[in-house]
This record gives sequence, structure tokens and C-alpha cells, in this order.
Amino acid sequence: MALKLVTALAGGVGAARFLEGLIRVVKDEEISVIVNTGDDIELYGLQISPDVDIVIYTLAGIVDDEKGWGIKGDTFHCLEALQRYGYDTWFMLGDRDLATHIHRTHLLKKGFRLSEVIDKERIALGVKARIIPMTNDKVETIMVTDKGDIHFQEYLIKRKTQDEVLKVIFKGIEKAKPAPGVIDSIMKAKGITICPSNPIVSIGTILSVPGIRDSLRETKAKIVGISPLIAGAPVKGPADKLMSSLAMQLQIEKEEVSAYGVAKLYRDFLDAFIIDNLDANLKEKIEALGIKVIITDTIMKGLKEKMELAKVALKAIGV
Ligand code: FO1
Repeated sequence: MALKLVTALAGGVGAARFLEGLIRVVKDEEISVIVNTGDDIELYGLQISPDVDIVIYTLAGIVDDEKGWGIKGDTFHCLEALQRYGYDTWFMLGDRDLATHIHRTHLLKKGFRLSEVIDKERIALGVKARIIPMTNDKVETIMVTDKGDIHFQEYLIKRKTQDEVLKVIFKGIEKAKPAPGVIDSIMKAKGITICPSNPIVSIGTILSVPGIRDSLRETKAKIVGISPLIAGAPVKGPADKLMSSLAMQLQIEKEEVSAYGVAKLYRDFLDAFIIDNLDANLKEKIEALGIKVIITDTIMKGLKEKMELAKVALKAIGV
């Protein structure tokens, strides 16, 4: 594999927004993105990889900017028709988006591996950055809740995070192998960024694939994280809620549901951590973990802010 300059670990919307800035300040061919696939779900016989699609659609410039997922201007005729057949259509699959899932499922059935399918998808959509799933094996993020075991997408979208989460299981993770290129892109990168994604069900899932966390500890590349929490809350998603419910297992205190708590979860491999101006008071505490802290504006309102944040991250890893 040709050496890439920057490798990013990514979940969905937050990561994609950061990467939109990154591809504008470093050549996109020089970027490898390792994406969470624990959120993947099969619906209507189709294989859906939401985080991968969010990253690819965003970098291809076709994402629905407002929602952060799906395709800009998409229609939902197919879903409406499925509803008439009696399907519970809680997962909003647009007509154009469905083409991606049909294509992916078709190729997987023909025997291509997920990483090969994703490579074809990003090339067809004109994305030059390399997009790699964390694994080609099936891993499912299951929320163990007071109402039973629920797939992550069902917990997030259908049930709107209303259930109390007792535990998170990454079903299949013990046997999962990093996809081709994952370990190499960590070991051979000049620098690594941990995108502002959910530390439990996005980055946490990637880190749980056997071998990935060890390679982050071993690589000579500098590693910078961007806090997904600002003043204790995420821009999007249930990161704070999950950190609070799972505090004991994560070995953090409930009061540590903050950029500090996230830094603690990554302390064994992080060189530097970017936190928001609003969290400047956490600097000393995080530095006491042995992590360099950079304080800046991390709210990515527009392209300018995304590029500024990417520049700060690149400086931190010496690229
Ligand atoms: N997120 C929602 O909040 N509601 C949806 O109906 C929904 C559908 C959807 C379809 C395709 C896709 O690629 C993503 C979709 N997402 C939807 C986003 C996604 O479920 C989550 O944001 C991520 O999995 C969390 O990273």
C-alpha cells in the first residue's frame, strides 16, 4: 500500500464534517479514513452502512447538508410504496440512497468483500480519499436496555434514545479482523486524527476490533483527537447520555461526561487533544493525563471553520 500522510478514525456526521475541511487543506489522495461499521444494518434484504455512506456522500459533495446524512434533494417514493405494503419504514431511505444499498448488496452477493465494495462506491462518486471499513466481518452494535436488546439504529432512530442503556455489546467483535489496509494505514501514517465522533458507539467500536487499539499505541505517527463534547454535550447524537449511563464500565465518574472524560478514554494512545474554547477550564486536568491540549473553536458552522479546525489538527500531528 502506498504511504498516506494522514489517517482518520471516523464515525458518521461529526467525522464527515471534519473530513470536509481536511480534504481541503491536505491532498485528498493523501488521506485514509477508517470508518465504523458497527452501525450497519440489514433492512428489506439490503446491506446498509450508514457511517460509510455519510462519509462518502459528504466528501463527494452530495450529502444532505442539513441532516448530515442521505443525499441532497432525495425523494422517498420507494419508502412510501413499501409503507403501503405494510412495512414499518422508520429508517428514512431515500430513492437515490437506495441505489447505493442495492449496489452494495448486489456486489456482496457476488462475493466482493465490503472493503472492495466501498472502494468501488467512493471511486464511482469521485472521492479520492481512501475509505476503509474497520472490518469486513459482521459486527453489530447492540444496546442492552431496560426494554431488551436493541440494534443501535433502532435505539437511535426508531426509539429516539428513550431507553435506559445498561450495556453496549459489539456482537461479533471478538472474531472480527481489521479490514485490509487498516493496520498499515495506522502504522505507516505521518499523523492520525480521531474525528469528533461518539467515543462509545463510533470510535469505541473501531477501537474494539482486535489489533486496532494496539496499533494506535505502537505507531510512531502522532495522534490528535478532536473532542466530540463541547461543554459536556455533543453537537449531535447521544454521546453524553451514553457516557453517563455507562460511566462505571468506562471507568469514569458521572461528572466526567466532558472533553476530559473522552480524553481519559483515549489516554493510552493520544498525543494531543483539541477542545473547544468553552472547555478551556479542562486544560490542566487533561494535560495531567499526559496529553497536550489545544484550545480552539470546534463548532464547524461552515467550510471556513471546518478548514481552520483541520489546520489546527494537522499542526498538532506535524503534517
Ligand atoms: N438518521 C436519522 O436520524 N434518521 C433516519 O431515518 C436515518 C436514515 C439514514 C439512512 C441512510 C444513512 O446512510 C443514514 C441514515 N441516518 C438516519 C443516519 C444514521 O443512522 C446515524 O446518524 C449514524 O448511524 C450514526 O453515526
